Amino acid sequence: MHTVLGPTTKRQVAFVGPLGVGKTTAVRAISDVPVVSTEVMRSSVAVGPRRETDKTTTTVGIDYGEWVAPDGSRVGVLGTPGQLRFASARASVVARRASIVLWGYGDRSETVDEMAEWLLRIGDEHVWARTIVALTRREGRDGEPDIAEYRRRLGRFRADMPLVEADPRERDDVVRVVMTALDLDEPQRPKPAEQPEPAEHPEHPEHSDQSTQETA
Ligand SMILES: Nc1nc2c(ncn2[C@@H]2O[C@H](COP(=O)(O)OP(=O)(O)OP(=O)(O)O)[C@@H](O)[C@H]2O)c(=O)[nH]1
Ligand SMILES: [Mg+2]
Repeated sequence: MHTVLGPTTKRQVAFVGPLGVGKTTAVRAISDVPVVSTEVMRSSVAVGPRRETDKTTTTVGIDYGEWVAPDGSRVGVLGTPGQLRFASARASVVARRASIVLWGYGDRSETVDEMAEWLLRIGDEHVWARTIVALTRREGRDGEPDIAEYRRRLGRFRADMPLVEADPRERDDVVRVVMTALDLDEPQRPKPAEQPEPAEHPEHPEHSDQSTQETA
């Protein structure tokens, strides 16, 4: 029998992105516990044209799963609705300190614009600092869009925003995505050496150790 002491999940990763891209699929692929889902039949909520998938359900609240990381810690994995009208469910997740995975359709060039729209929708640079972009459906694409095109566009939001290719149906892929997203959560993440320091921040406080002290 397992006894759980203290908070069960200290860290959380939230999946956001367009309708049908694979957020619920990814939560189910990685979760080590039965996923609590908020899916309904699509016919019971008008969702407009289907996008390249014949799935019949859509998320209207939050999907909740848990993943046990290699160090034994439990990570909460949250799937949000892709439909824009359920913005409040998404906002409640983004407002937490969760790391965010923005999933996108990797097989069409509109996604480059769509990812930019989603980044604006979910917040500002504080949110983008804990966001990575994951592209699905790279296996069947027709040669474009080039990954470099995404990189160029995302670079306007944050120079080193991680961009990965992943199939939400594959647990190993989702684990890699979640670990990449959790890496962003480190309070003292070192800056890549090649990133020039922006000129408008000429000085750092002497005590550059900015470790969080909230548990003092
Ligand atoms: N071939 C292929 N299918 C994929 C890939 N990623 C996702 N899918 C399929 O796309 C569908 C995604 O469905 P969901 O996981 O319910 O999508 P969602 O993002 O939760 O959608 P909403 O809750 O409606 O916003 C599933 O049928 C997946 O099997 C991929 O990389 N390749
Ligand atoms: Mg869903």
